Amino acid sequence: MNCKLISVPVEQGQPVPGCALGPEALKGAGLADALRELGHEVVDLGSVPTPQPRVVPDHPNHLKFLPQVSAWVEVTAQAAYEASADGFPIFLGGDHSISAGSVSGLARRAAENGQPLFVLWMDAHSDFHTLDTTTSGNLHGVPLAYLCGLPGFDGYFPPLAAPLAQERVCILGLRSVDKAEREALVVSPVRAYDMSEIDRKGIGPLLEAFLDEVRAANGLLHVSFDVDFLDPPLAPGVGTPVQGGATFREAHLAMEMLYESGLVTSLDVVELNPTLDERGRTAGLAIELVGSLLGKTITGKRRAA
Ligand code: B3U
Ligand code: MN
Ligand code: MN
Repeated sequence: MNCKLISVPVEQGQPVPGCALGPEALKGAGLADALRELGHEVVDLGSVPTPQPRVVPDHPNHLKFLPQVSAWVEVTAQAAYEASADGFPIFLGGDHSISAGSVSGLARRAAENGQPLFVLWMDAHSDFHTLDTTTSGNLHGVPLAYLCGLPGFDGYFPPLAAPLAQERVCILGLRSVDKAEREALVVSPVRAYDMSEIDRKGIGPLLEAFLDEVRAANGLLHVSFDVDFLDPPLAPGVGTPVQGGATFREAHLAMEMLYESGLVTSLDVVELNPTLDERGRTAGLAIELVGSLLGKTITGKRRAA
């Protein structure tokens, strides 16, 4: 695989300083070498250049850094569109607002090629607020709603070339969903699996069912990995930790299954905040998990189905 590292050092979409250092922390902790050891080519495309704020109308809701975040979404979408011509793009955040850009660029490419794009959103949060429903005003809480074409983004975020089909989206790991997000998810065909569902059914069967659908549709699969998907004691280096997250083994199993599926074509790694990390454990674990997603196994043997 030709892995392309694209850094998007944005932290204005969330409240805690330090998240913009995520890409450097991942690279400094050896992401590229870990992928090369697995036999991949790795090119570091550097950072998406810091854009000028976009000129947007005033919004009646209190939205934090809307002109800045909206500009990052626009430049990241363009970078993602270009990078997705070939190879395996890996977007290093930055907060999760960057995925409003990465995924929209990938969706544009997929639509042009006539391929259905599926998205697996691994996250404690659903990020399913619209600009009208967010009560925090933090724009890392809105990217999935934007990508799914929910109303209210027109004029404020860049126009979407191709909204995601909501039935092709699966959220895994939920344990913090606000009231308005819950109301929107209940009437949406987005599959939203919380930790209770993972406890009852197991992460393996839930993920396998989704992968079967991607395979049946001959689709592309983008994985948007918010590091707060993981349980906070394992991954303290995030700005908005929520208790009761995925375990080390659940997270690795998911990544190994994603690799074995052969369906994943791109990845985001977001919300790592190295200033909150403890001795680099969160960055180290994120790199291990990206390794598992890209072929790292213990015995090297292929598992029987
Ligand atoms: N739903 C809350 C909290 C949140 C969303 N995403 C993260 N936190 N990381 C909000 O502010 O929208
Ligand atoms: Mn998120
Ligand atoms: Mn999150």
